[in-house]
Amino acid sequence: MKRATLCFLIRRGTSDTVLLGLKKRGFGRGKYNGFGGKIEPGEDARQAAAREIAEEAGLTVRTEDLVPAGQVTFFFPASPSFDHDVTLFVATAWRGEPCESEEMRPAWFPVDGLPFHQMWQDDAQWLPLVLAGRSIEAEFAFADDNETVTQASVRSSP
Ligand code: 6U4
Repeated sequence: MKRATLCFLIRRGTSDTVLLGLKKRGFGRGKYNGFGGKIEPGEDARQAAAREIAEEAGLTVRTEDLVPAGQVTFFFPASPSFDHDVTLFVATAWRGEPCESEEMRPAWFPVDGLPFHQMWQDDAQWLPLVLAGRSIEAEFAFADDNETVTQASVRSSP
């Protein structure tokens, strides 16, 4: 099981917005998602998340500004090598302006106007909870197309 991170940068305002990145290559290509990736040997989840945010969006986030938002496990029975155990974070403080990388094209979205038609199918079931400040424990399994959710379990706490 791969261990990975996913982080959502939230800009508070009269209406909150969240920074997502359009994945340009690799796993999840063509989908908007938070910033993150594999936890490398010797890193903890916070360090991995801060590194991925720098690499993928060109932003500097202090590890202490990454607020834990729970854990999601994704099972792909048709391709078990895709299975991911993902540690979630949100952050409202960072330095710099988002810039496009080889991997991601960043864009801001209203938290009540997320591009679900261009995201992983599971996101609609848990991302609004995380963006509302809740912490979640969730599991999803996918059909043979590695896209369609066949089983879902989401528990959330304040
Ligand atoms: P690196 O080189 O580490 O950036 P990358 O190609 O980005 O590799 P990986 O496996 O490290 O891929 O990270 C995949 C990212 O996709 C992680 O942030 C977790 C996330 N992810 C995987 N399945 C997901 C799903 N069903 N829904 C979702 N995010 C998912 O919202």
